[in-house]
Amino acid sequence: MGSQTGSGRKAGEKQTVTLKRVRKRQGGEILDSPLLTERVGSCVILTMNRSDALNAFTVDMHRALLDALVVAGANPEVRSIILTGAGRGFCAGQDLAEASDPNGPVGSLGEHLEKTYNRLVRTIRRLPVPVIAAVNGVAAGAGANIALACDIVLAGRSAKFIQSFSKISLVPDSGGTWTLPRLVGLQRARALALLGDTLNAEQAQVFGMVWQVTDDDALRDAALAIAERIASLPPEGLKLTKRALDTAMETTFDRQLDIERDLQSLAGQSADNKEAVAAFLEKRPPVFGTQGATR
Ligand code: LHQ
Repeated sequence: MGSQTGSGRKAGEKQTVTLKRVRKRQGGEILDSPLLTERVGSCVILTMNRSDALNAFTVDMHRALLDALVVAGANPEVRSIILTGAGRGFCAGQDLAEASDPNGPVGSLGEHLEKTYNRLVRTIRRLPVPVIAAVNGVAAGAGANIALACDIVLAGRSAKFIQSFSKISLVPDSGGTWTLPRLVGLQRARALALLGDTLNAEQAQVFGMVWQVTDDDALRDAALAIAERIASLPPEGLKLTKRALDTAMETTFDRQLDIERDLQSLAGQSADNKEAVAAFLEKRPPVFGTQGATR
């Protein structure tokens, strides 16, 4: 018997795709939602959907994305989330037209960051399931750093990563000043942040920002293949591994050994761990429970 996905489906089995294209009515005009939500098996695909502006973030898109992440993260049947962009870009960061509108919703940048980008990246890090960024085209400013906040980053060959903040006299945000040096090293992070140079997909992979580069038209399938692999693994261990790797970047070696001990103690109590070890010893495939990680 093959391994089971979180929804009880055999790995590799054809999955049904449902696309929920939410449309909202505003002043008599029907507008596309700034976010498309799609469910493929146990994976939720969230597509930022402002392709005319390279999916730059408005307050509306922030609200929609944050809500969708929270809902997906609370659903035990959801085992992974893919974040991607509609059209030729992943995300061009803050919508600069909205941010510079004196009557717009942005106001003070500090307050705006706290209410939107900081909540978003904190949510991504705290979700119990892996978030996969499928970077299709340009990821600039906050768009780049949101991708880098995800657990696994895939890039289509057209992907570009730009810390574009310095060009508009801003500071890298969305966790970029924390994440980037840890991924690429301080010296490269300094040059990227100060100069705002564009890294293509292959360069970003060499720099350690990207797990896998694919042809653009293979990106979605590559992300779904990873989602399917995640679905075939027991969820509790993945949730605890995500937590362990997050604390590893903030703590000392000694403290991290304590954290590993405590998390391993939790992991070792799970039915999935007992089943996986028994299956290994009995030389048979494991059969995991259908429930997701505890939330
Ligand atoms: C855009 C944008 C955009 C609006 C392309 N806004 N329309 C946080 C707190 C609050 C405030 C400030 O910021 C932050 C965090 C940040 O994210 S700061 C960084 C903000 N982002 C940028 O500075 C990037 C600005 N965009 C660009 O430099 C270029 O568009 C890139 C390099 C991303 C792509 O260049 P191209 O491929 O040549 O495309 P394009 O420039 O022609 O853009 C296509 C369209 O998208 C165009 O509209 P149009 O109507 O002329 O076709 C752009 O105006 C629009 N667009 N980025 N951030």
